Amino acid sequence: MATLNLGILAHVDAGKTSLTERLLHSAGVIDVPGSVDDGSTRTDTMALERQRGITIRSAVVSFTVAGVTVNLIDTPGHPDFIAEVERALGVLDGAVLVVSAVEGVQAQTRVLARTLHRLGIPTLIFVNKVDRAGADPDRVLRQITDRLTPSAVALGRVEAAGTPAARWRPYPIDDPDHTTRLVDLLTAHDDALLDAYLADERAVTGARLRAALAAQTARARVHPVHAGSAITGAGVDDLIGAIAELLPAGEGDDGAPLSGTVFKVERGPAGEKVAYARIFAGTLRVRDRIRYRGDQEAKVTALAVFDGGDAAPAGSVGAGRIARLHGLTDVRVGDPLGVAPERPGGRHHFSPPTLETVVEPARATDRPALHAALAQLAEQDPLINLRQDDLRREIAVSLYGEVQKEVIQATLADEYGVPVTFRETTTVCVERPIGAGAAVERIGRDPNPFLGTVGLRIEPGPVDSGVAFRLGIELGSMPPAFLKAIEDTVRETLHQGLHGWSVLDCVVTLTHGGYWARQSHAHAVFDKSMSSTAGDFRNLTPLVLMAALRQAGTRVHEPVHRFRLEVPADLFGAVLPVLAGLDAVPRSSLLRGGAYLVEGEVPAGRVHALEQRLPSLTRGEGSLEAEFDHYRPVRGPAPSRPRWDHDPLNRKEYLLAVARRVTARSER
Ligand SMILES: Nc1nc2c(ncn2[C@@H]2O[C@H](COP(=O)(O)OP(=O)(O)OP(=O)(O)O)[C@@H](O)[C@H]2O)c(=O)[nH]1
Ligand SMILES: [Mg+2]
Repeated sequence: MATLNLGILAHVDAGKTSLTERLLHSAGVIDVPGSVDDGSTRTDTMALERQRGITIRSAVVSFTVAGVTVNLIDTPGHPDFIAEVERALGVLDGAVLVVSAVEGVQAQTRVLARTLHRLGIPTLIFVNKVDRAGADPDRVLRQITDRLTPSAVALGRVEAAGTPAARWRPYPIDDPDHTTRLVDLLTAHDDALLDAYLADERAVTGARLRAALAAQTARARVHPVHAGSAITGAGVDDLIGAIAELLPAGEGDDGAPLSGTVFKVERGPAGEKVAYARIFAGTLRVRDRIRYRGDQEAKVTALAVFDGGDAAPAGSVGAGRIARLHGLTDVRVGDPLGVAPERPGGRHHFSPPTLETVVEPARATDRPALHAALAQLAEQDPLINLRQDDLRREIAVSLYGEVQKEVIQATLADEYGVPVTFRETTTVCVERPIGAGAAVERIGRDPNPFLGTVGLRIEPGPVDSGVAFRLGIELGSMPPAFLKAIEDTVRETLHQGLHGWSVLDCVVTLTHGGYWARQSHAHAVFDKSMSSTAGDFRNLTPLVLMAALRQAGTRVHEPVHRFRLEVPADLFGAVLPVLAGLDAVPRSSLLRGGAYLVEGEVPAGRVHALEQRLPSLTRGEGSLEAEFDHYRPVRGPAPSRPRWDHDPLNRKEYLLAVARRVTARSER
C-alpha cells in the first residue's frame, strides 16, 4: 500500500495536537477526538505534556485514507523544542503547516516555512481556529502570501469566521475567480499548461488544473491553503481529502537492501532503548541482524508499526513505513540503518542551542544518578550536548531556552527522582579563525611520541560552512582507517577552540600524513611499538591542530537574534532606553495603525530578559518575535568557556598520555 509520512508543523499553540486528534477522528480511527485541555490526546502522552498542555516530543499516529497509509508525526511548536522538529524533517514525504486564524503568522512559522522550502518538502497550509473569536482568515491568508510564500493559493473560503458556526467552503471547480488565480499560479511553473491555456482557455478544464495543482504541490512549487477548526471539525474532511490527493504518497521497494534513518530514540518501560525509524527501502524483520552507524550490528528483537492511535506489533516492516524497533542497544538519533539513505539523518536545519547552564543535583549523593539520567536524556535529544568536567565534577547542558530548562528539571525530578538546580544560564559563543595557521609533527622525530606523521593547515571558511575537512595528500597514501581517525579527531578537537568555544567556519587541510606499516617479528606477532595504529593519529591530531589554530588565532563571536517588536505608539519612547540597556540595536521602526513596529538585533542572552519585561512595559499589548540570525564578534574582552574533559590544550592530559605510552613500551 502507498505510504505518506506526514509532519504537522506550526508555532506553539496553533492547534497541531488538536488537529491530529481531529484527523484521526475524521479518518474513523477514534470515536471521540481527545482534548489537549483534558490531557486525553493520543500524541501528548508524557505526564509533563498533559500537565502543561504543550507538546514536548514528537509522536507518531497513523490512519488510512483513499488507500494511502498516512503516518502522521505531531511535532512540538515551542521554539525551545525545535530540535524535535529537526529530527522529524529528515523522514517526511510531506507536511501540513498550521497557522492560527487568530494569532496569524509568527516568527516560528517563518522559520519552519523557510526550512520546509529549503528541503523541498511538499506542504499544505491549514489555517486553524477559524471558530475562535477574533479569527480573521482573510488577513491571515494575506500574511501567508506576504510573509511566507507567494506560491500559496486558497482552495476555498471561510464563512461565519470567528463564530462556532464557522464553515469551510471549497471553491467550486468552475468558480471563475478561483480558476484565474490557479491558472496564474500554475502556469508560472508549467510551460505546457501555459501553452495549452493560450491556445484555448476552455481546454484547460478544472480537472486538468487540479492535476497540475497536485503535480506542483508534490514538487513543493505551490502550497494549497485550507482552513477550519480542529475543535469543531470544520474543514477537516476537506483537509484529509487534500492530503490524499495533493501530497505525494510513495511505494518503496520492499525487495531492495534495507535502508532507513532513526529519527527518535526513547526508553521503554524496562529501560530498554526503543528507536523510531523511517524505512526508505527494503524490509525489516524481527530477528534480522542489521547494521547501523558504521560497523555496529545488532539483532532486532521486536518491531511495531503505527496503526491508528497506537503502535501494533509486527513481524516485518516494509519500505515507506515508520517502524518502532527494539534491540539496537547503542542506537542514536540520526543513525542510518543498513545502507545509508540519500537523505541522511542528523543534519542540522535550524540554528543550534545558544544557551548553556551547569546542572547541580540538590543532594550531593545524587551526582552519579544525575549523570546517568542526563546521559539518557541526551540520547533522546543529542543537541543538549552533555559535557562533564571530572576535575570540577560539573555537568553542563546546552539549551534553547527557559521552557526547555524547566522541562529538563521536571523530567529529572519526576522520572528519575533527581531534583536539580541550575547555575545561571550563559550564552554559547563560537570561535572563528582570524588567519591561517599550519603545523606538522613527523614520525620518529622528537618530540613526537606517536607513530604517525600529521600536518594540518587551518584557515577561515565561508560563514555557515561549519568545519570542512580536505585532503592535501594522495587519497591512497594512507589507510582509510587512519584518515578517518584524523578527520574524526579534527572535528572533535574543534569543539573547543583557543577560548573553549566550538570553532566554526573553517577549512582544515591534511597537508602531511605518514605511518609505519604493520610489522611483525620472526614469530609473527604484531609489534605495536613498530606499527602505527589509528590511536596514534587520534592522539597526535589534537596537538598538531591546536598548534595550527594558535598560529591562526581565533575571534570569539556571540549569537545574535533578529527581533520584531510591536509596541503601542505612546509607549515607544519608554521602550527604547530599555532596548538600549539590553544591548539591542533597533535597525528600523515604522508607525502602523496605533503601534510602532521595531526591527533590529539583540544578543541571544538578552532575549529572555526582554520577553520578561515586555508585558509590564507595554500594558500587556506589546508582542515580540525573535529568532537566531547570526554570530557577531564579541565586543570587549573575549569570554572563555571553562575547559571540559578531553581538553586538547590540557598539558597534563597530554603528558599523561605520553607517559602511558612510554611505560607501555618499556613493559614489553
Ligand atoms: N477554538 C479553538 N481552539 C483550538 C483549536 N485548535 C486548538 N485549539 C486550542 O488551542 C490550544 C492549543 O492546542 P494544541 O492542539 O495543544 O496546539 P499545539 O499546536 O499542538 O501546541 P504545541 O504542541 O504546544 O505547540 C488548546 O487549548 C486547544 O484546545 C481550534 O481550531 N479552535
Ligand atoms: Mg501539540
